[in-house]
Amino acid sequence: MYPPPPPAPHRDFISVTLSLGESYDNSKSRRRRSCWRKWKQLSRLQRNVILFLLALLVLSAFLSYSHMAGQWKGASPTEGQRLRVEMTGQKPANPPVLPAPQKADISPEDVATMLPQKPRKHIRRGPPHLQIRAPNADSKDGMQGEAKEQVAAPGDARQEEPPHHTVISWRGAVIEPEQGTEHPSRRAAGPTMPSVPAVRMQKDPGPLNARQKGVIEAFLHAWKGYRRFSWGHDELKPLSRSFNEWFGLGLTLIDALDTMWILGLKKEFEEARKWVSTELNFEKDVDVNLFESTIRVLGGLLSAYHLSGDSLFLRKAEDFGNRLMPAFATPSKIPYSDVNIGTGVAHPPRWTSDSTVAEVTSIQLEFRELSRLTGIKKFREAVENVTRHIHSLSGKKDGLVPMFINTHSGLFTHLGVFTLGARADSYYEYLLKQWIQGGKTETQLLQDYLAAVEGVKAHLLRRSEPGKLVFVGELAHGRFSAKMDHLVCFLPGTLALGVHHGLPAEHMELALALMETCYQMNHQMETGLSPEIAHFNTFFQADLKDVIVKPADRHNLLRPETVESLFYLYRLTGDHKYQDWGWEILQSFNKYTRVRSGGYSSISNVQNTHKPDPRDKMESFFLGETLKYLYLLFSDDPDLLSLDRYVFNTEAHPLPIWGAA
Ligand code: DMJ
Repeated sequence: MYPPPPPAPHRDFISVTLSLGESYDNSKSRRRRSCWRKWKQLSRLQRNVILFLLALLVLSAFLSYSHMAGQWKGASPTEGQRLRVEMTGQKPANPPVLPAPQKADISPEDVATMLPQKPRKHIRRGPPHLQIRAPNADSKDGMQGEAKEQVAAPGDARQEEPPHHTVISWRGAVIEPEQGTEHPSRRAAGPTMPSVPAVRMQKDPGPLNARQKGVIEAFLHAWKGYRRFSWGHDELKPLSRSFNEWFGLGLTLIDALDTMWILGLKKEFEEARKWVSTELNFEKDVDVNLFESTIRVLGGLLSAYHLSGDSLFLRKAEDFGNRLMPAFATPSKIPYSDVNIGTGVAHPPRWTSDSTVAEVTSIQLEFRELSRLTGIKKFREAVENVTRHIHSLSGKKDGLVPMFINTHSGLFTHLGVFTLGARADSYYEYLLKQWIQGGKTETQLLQDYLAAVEGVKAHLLRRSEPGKLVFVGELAHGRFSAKMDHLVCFLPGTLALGVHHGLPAEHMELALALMETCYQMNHQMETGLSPEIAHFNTFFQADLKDVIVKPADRHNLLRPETVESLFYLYRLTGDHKYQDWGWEILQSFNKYTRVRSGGYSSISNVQNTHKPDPRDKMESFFLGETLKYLYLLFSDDPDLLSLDRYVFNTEAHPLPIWGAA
């Protein structure tokens, strides 16, 4: 007997044996049976390995096929490419081979550049058109993030940027559909503030009347002097035929941009626009006054942007706004008066750490609008901090504010002195105008304005003798002074504007009375031009006039306030006497301040017709404000910069009322 066979040795490997030695049997069933038998004879592990290898084979075959197919596709031209090659004989410079790489993150700026850009239009012949540039709509928190359109690098300034207009009508305000009004970059980042939604074509303003032509003639004469002797500089010195530099920013040119647009001076506007495009450079080591540069430069650029639709002006405004921001970096967040736009160093005046109340409260319209247009929150936040802070401060008297505020403590200083003139004036103006700008929703502004009007009525109003003119005096530590700056003559216009927007009708009575007074401040002077400061006679004396002028106050700086108010009063009452008064004043300017070789000059003595004593200086506001308001005063078209759709900043630069219909 043979011993039983030893147990099969344990195999630690797998053998897959495919027998090929069997004879060929062509029968299908036999083949199937045989394969199936073989398969069944395999262990489960062997079967799994085979299945795994087969799966691997199928997968790698599939992958190599798709790679090859991709290469074939990339290498062969598309239908369009093929057609173009056939038609032009040109091959694409760099035919795509691999799919373009995908960016992991897309920033808002990237999205902006990806959005379809508006085609750049050439400026049409004939007068261009006005439009309101509507802003972005609001996002959840009311503002966009700080994604912003790239501001042109200062070094790039030399090459002129082509105008980017979307224009509708020349002298009249035309509001454009929303979609044309945003910067692509802002649109890309999402909607922000409420827009100016209404779209209304300005009806044809018709032929100009003789008085409007008179203003255009005056403007062109002033411009002639500026262009000849001070082109690109801040102010013309018409007598010495030279210029005065204040900030070195072409102040007169920027202040006058929107006036040229409104007056229909296309050639002049285009030439000035070219200077802004190629020469205006904010990268310079220069101190600017925050208030003056905001109302003139920032306001001027924003207004030029709104009227022309040319994004060049908005880019410049954004650049400039950014450079002003260091002024707000104070312990109290009440801004310093001055800031160096090149170095970013801000500081108060040399002799004090106080700022002027009117200055820190009259930059809000401009920064709020800049914020709305760019979607950049910090502009609005900075100025609204100031408004809120001042609202909550003690030291006021029935809505009237002192003239100074300390940038460290944030408290009013020099308490007990109240005026509607220099250093406080536009605080009151901007309470009302911000309320209008924001669509009459910010009730705190309205309350402060209404309180202030009551304060004026309670403490500052008196009547003169013998003419019983109502005037606004000043209060110093309880003592009334019958002194009224010409600057206060903004008030009749502001009061009337408030009534137009629904405020108490009695404000209009005060407006009418004060308008008469301001006119008399001009009319009673020998030259027909107001002194810088008037004193009113309050005691009856037969030989005295109502208006008394002290020798130090006899100058006239070509200021706008009287004609500014005349514009509002005519626009809102329709009484032609206001136009006549304005015409009288324009003739006086022509008679006593006009310089033969070009330009107008401030004068030292409004009471001497033989020797008005020109001071050799044409302030930028003469073109920015005085002549603009005169032109608007002589227009009979209420839609020419409608007061329902625009609010003028304190330098007469119209800005849109948000959400105005
Ligand atoms: C302008 O700069 C502004 O109107 C400002 O509010 C006051 N001073 C001049 C005009 O007088």
